[in-house]
Amino acid sequence: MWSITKRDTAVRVLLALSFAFAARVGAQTSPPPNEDGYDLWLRYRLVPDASRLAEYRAAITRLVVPGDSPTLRVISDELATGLQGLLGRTIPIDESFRVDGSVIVGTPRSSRTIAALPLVAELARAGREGFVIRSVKVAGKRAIVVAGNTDVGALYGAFRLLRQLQTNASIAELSIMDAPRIQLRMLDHWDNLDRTVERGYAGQSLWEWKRLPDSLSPRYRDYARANSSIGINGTVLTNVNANAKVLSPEYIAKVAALANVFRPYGIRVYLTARFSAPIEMGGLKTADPLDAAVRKWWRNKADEIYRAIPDFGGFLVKANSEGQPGPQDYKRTHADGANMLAEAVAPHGGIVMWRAFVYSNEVPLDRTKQAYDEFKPLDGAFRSNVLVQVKNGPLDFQPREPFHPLFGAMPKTPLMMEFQITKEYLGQDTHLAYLGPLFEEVLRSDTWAKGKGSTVASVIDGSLQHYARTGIAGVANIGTDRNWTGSQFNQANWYAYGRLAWDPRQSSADIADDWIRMTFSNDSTVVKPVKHMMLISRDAVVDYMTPLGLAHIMASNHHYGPGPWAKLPRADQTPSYFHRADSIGIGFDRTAAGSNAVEQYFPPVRERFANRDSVPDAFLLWFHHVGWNEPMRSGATLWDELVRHYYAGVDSVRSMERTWIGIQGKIDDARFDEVESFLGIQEHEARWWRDAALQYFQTFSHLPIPDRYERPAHPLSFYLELHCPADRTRPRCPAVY
Ligand code: GCW
Repeated sequence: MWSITKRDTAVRVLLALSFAFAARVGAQTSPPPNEDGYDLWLRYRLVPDASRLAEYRAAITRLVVPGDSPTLRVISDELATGLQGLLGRTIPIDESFRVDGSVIVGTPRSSRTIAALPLVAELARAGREGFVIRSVKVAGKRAIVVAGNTDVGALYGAFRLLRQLQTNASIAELSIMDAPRIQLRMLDHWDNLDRTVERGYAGQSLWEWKRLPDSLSPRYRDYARANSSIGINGTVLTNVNANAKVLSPEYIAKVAALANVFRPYGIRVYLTARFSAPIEMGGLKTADPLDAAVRKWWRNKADEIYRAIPDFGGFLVKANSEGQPGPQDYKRTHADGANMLAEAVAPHGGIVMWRAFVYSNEVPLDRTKQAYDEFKPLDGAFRSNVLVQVKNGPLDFQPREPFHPLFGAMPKTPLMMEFQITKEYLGQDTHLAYLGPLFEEVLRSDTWAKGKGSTVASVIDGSLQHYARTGIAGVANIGTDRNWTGSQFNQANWYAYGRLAWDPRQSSADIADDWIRMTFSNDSTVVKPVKHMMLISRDAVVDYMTPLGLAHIMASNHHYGPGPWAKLPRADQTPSYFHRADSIGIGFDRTAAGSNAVEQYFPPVRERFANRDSVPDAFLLWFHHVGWNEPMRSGATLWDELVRHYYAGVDSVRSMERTWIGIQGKIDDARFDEVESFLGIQEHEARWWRDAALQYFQTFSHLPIPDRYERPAHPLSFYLELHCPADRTRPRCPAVY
């Protein structure tokens, strides 16, 4: 008899062959030339749709970018390259309006034509970084104007115009006004100075510290282009588990060199500050934030940085968490620590982003309660140039978590969102998980802080509690891999993050649509299925890893495969602390009868989560310990539902594979093959997750996996013995295949 694995493989091969055959017969043209993914969503390939191409060529014949500044030069370079690629012809840079078809870009200051157009009211609404794109007549000739109040606003507009062409949209009667809803749109690198990347799955750090400042990799510019095209305006270059060395004169010069490359693209640099730097670097005996000598050391350090980088953004700090030094080492509060640094950068217009991700050295009753317990009492105690940066959920970037209860709970302190773009807990480089829906789910969650409609988005964009400063951060998934992110589809997460940072009310489905068009193809027989695949992908991961509100049952340290059985020295880092499986049931009781974490939410969210009848299935085991045989909404028992979800997760991956095979020949083979092989890995590993986790939980429930499901490939003992290769960043377990 065939084993499940062999039968699966045979089915997959047959399917692949039949789909490939269908695709070949249907398409009858050879696939487009191979690509490696380096160009991201800025591919600028010739517009394939003939009528659109004709429309674009008629509407765009000249490029007019008057004035001279580094950003204006970037605009004309990007538009010249982009239009040449998309239209398949050189668009001359000109200043006259003798013919139809000028694209006029700039600000009322850089361009007299723009100053003379009736755009004042719209531009006023666009603010410092927004833009207006309009079809207009200038001297009787048709033109497209792209105007900002600043050069950077105009640059964002230029990228927006290019997107219009890249997504095959009409440019006939253009009337677009857009402006970011959040001020600080940050990309946080967890990059170490030795070029390793914490939770980075795309090779080494981009920053070539040894070669800086004298040698500048061309990649820095492409990095800036990509970020600027999605509106990111700040980058934290270094890991929050910080190394004080980056604050040394030698490194400040290197950081300044990077800042010079990024500046024309509207991107400021920020650094992580190691709280004990005054001791480690300054030779002081203490880093006590209330000590005068310590304060002076930081002021001098800030002055020194600003001499080299006049537009330096400020500091990001992780303090008193997971062993990092901080103000509590001196019996001071987080506010004392943040305010000291804020005071040092304030004269230069800098800011401090202070993280609320605090895991102290004591084992708490419930680890998810800590941030709220420590920070809520400090509301109002921070200087005006401090933002408190809060992870999307109260635990740690799990495949699914309820929103963090701090959102809405600190009306006097600007709270920033911290998302993780790098998929530490969602299959890292290989598994396809489009995070747009995860981001959107959190942003749309209703905190009820000021009644119905108090969404997380409205907290962080400042509209709910009138924050003077607003910000959002994403932990980067970028490295030296040729495709930047370790896989083609991980690019979509960088892209979606940027787009949602610009406007957190956008739909992740629309963003996926744009990304597919710009990255792969405008052909609807590609866009539609690939979008569907992306939109089910995150739920697939939730299902085969941590369904029904389970969390943190990944193997320890690398967080890649399953490890609900793992034993660790600290209780609150042990999977069993989170899943709490026993002979009665499974799940963490966070109601009043348990840790009472529900209390941190506003009513009626609190009651909704606390009550077994109203808690969403997706968060059931996050908030409740549920008996194995208890009935669920569906009528099935908890055990049967758990089994159903684990199997559904694997099924979804298989359906993603089928969908992907269906587009063979419609995109280039190189990227097609890479994605296909990664989906193969994902299918195997989804089964590994399912079979290992369910059989482990079975040792508590003693209930069967119903006969209608395929049997696990190996017994539990096999998975318990499995040791993934030691590579901490990319562990693989070929044995499961
Ligand atoms: O998610 C956890 C990670 C750590 C990380 C920490 C944090 C930078 O496992 O690698 O450290 O969170 O966010 O500070």
